[in-house]
Amino acid sequence: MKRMILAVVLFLSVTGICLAAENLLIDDFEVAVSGGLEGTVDFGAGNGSSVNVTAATDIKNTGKQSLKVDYDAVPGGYIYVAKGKGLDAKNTEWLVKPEDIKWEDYKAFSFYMYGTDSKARIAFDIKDNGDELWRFVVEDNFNGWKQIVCDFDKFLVRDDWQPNSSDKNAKIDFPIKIFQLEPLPASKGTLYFDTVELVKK
Ligand SMILES: [Ca+2]
Ligand SMILES: [Ca+2]
Repeated sequence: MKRMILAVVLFLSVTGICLAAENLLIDDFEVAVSGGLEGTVDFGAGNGSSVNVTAATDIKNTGKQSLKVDYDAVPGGYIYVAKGKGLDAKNTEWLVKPEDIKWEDYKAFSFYMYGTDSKARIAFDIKDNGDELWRFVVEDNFNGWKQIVCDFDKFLVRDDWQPNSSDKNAKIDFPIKIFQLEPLPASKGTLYFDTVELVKK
């Protein structure tokens, strides 16, 4: 009898784990944040905009910390806060390698953003396997943590800028290698990000 109960408990916990693992966590921002070529986050700004990225332990969604982004986005300026493979900074890889992900099983990116109802617009960009940049824009029109879901088919190809290496074929080529957060001008403030996942179909 004991053995049977044990088997049932084991079965239920395994099922529970499987259900909980529907989404794939690709970044939880749990490592110490550093910039530069040896950095764990690839971030910077130009043309008058500025950004500082640190880890926050007081405001977080999952784990022990989140990514805190203090920024000033001015007209004509740009900001980037990127994680993934093939960036200038060396230690920015996700928790899972892009090439090891079964992309056909997923339909969206999702992340948590801590808003302050600032009305700022934030771009969540992805770079595909052909170095093409795609954009999903979210507005900070809420307070506290909110899950933002970006369906793959809701991304628009960036028409303002593409890297020289971009295949510019207007098609999302998998594996996607990079995600990049970018507060858009004109806005200024502090945002927190956490729990970046792929959403199962
Ligand atoms: Ca976290
Ligand atoms: Ca492409």
